[in-house]
Order: sequence, then structure tokens, then C-alpha cells
Amino acid sequence: MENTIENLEAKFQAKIDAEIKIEPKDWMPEKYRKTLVRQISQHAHSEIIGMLPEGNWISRAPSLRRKMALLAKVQDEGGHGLYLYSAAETLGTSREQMFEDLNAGKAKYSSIFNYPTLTWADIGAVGWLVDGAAIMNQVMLTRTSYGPYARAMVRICKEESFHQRQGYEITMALAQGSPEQKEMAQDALNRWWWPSLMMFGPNDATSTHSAQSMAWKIKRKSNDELRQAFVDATVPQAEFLGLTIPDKDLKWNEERGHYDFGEIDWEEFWQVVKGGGPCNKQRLRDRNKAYKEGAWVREAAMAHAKKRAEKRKAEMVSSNA
Ligand code: FAQ
Repeated sequence: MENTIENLEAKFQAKIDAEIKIEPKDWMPEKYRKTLVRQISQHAHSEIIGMLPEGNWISRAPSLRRKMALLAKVQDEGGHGLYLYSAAETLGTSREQMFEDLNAGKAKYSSIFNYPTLTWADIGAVGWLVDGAAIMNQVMLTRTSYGPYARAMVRICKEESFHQRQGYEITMALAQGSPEQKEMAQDALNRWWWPSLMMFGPNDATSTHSAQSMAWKIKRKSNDELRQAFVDATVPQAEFLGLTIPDKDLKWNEERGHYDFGEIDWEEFWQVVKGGGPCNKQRLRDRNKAYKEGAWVREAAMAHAKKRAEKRKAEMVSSNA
């Protein structure tokens, strides 16, 4: 068969349909590559920007045990960013370019991280709801069609599931504590519920990328399907805690076998995505500061790697002599 674009595309789609992973050196349509770079880099940026609202509470965690768990979680998120940047690099983009786009405010990251963590209960809500929403979306990504992304997601999901439990456990301790503590947990749920539903992205009728991403099996489930699965899984968890989800339209629909829920404020969602959320400016300022202050670490690491490569080359030359 001749290697025309049409034939290459047909072979590519046949591989996807047969559940064969696409690997970095395989031929792929330019749009597939671009979609992956966009999604994986946005995902990586979300992981490292996501460290900021939680990092805010490391020095104020209420006990050593809580501090250790939170430190480990925040460190995990940094690791997730690294696996994801590495996966994106296999598609021919550079880490420096991705960082530049993020620092300049040109790249997107998840809307959720533009909300403030005002009390310790917010750390519980972030783990329970934000990591809970992240896992719901990310489990399908362990089966995404691009090999390096799928493999990175396997490890990420294992860690995220621990994060969700530590958040739920913090919320449970508060919900079963004094009336003031329970009130804190309820207040955090009230503020984080709707932004967590927004994490899944625009609804299916307005999502620009979903149809093509699903045909390429980059996404396996639509934004609305995942959002519904998250609501269905989370409502009983809130009931168990004795907390109330802030949605007067939330009710079990026997016919559908799912919870019905109220309308998301899409105006708020787009405002946050476009940079107008409560913390967008602060997040970018903190990210730029960290990047600038970490320059010497990057330089030292690169110098070390260069020296090691030179040493290895010299050893190979002398062993071949
Ligand atoms: N925020 O056509 P769609 C985490 C944009 S990781 C901002 O539906 P797509 C771990 C979208 O980019 C959380 N922008 O797009 C953690 C597109 O704009 P573009 C992140 C959003 O890609 C926990 C436009 O709207 N997870 O939480 C958002 O098919 C705790 C149209 O949307 C991932 O990134 C949003 N919420 O579906 C860390 C998972 N939603 O690019 C620390 C991987 C949509 O055309 C603490 N990503 N947009 O300019 C995905 O699964 C997908 O990219 C979606 C969006 C589902 C996010």
C-alpha cells in the first residue's frame, strides 16, 4: 500500500481501533500530536500549580502526622508533573518551552487551582473532592492511546487514590469533631463542590475537543459522563460524613439510575479559565518566583549531567582503544 497521508491515517486509526498503543517513533497525524502536547502539558501544569494551594498549609498543619502526609502528597504532585512533562517531551516539545508558556500565562492549567485554601478543612476538601475528581478522569487515561501518557498515568492514579483517602480522612475527623469543626468541613464542601464539578470541563454539547479525542481514544469517556460518575460516587460519601452538598436540585433519579444535579455556573468557569479567578494572578506570580529561584538547581543538575556524560564518553573511548 502506498504511503499517502490517507493510507497512513487509515493505518493509524486501525491501530487505535485494535487497542495497539501509539509510541513516540510511530507515525501519527500532526493534529493527534498537537492534541496530546496540549492535553499532557496542561495536565502537567495542573499538577505543579496544584502544589501551591496545598503548600500554603504545610507549615500550619495541625499535627506532625498531618504535616508529613501533606508534605508527601505535595511532593507526589511535583513527581506527577515530572512524569507528564517527560511524556510530553517524547512528542517533540521541550520542557523549557512548556515552562515558558506556563510562566507567561499562555498555557492553561486546571481551573480548580485558582481558588484559595482558606482553612485547614480546605486541605481535606481538596484531597477528597479535587483528587476524587482527578482520579475519576485519570483512571480512563491509564488506557489512553499514547503509550508514554498511559504508562505515566498508571503510577499517578495509584498515588492519587492515596491522596483522595487522606483528604477524606481529614474531612471525616472534622465532621466527627466539635460543632465548630463540622462547620469548617461543611464550609469547605460548600466552596469546593461546584469548582470540583467544573474540573471535568465544558459540557459535551460545547466541548470542542471531545469528539476527536474520543475517536483517537485519547479520552475514553466524555466530560459529562465523568462528571456524573463523580457526583454518583461522592454523594454517598458526603451522606456518610453527615455533610450536605450545596445543591438544592440534587436528587436520586430512579429512572436514570443516577443523581440529577443543578446547573453549573459556566460563566464563572470561563472567567476562571480566562484568568479572572480569585487566585490566577497569585498562582502565576508564585510559579514565576519559584522558577526564578530554582534556576541554580537546574543549572547545577545540567552541569552534573554533562560531566557524567563526558566521563562516560571518555571511558568508552579508552575501553575501545
Ligand atoms: N480548567 O474541549 P474540552 C489534578 C479547557 S490534575 C481549565 O472539553 P479537552 C491533580 C480545555 O483545555 C487536574 N481549562 O477540552 C491534583 C480547552 O481549552 P484549549 C487536571 C479547561 O482537553 C490534585 C477548552 O477548555 N487534570 O487535579 C478545563 O478535551 C490535587 C475546551 O474543553 C487533567 O488535566 C478546566 N477544568 O477536555 C494536583 C486531566 N476544562 O486547550 C494537586 C487531563 C476544559 O482548547 C492537588 N486532561 N478546559 O485552549 C483532560 O482530561 C482534558 O484535557 C479535560 C478537558 C477533561 C480537562
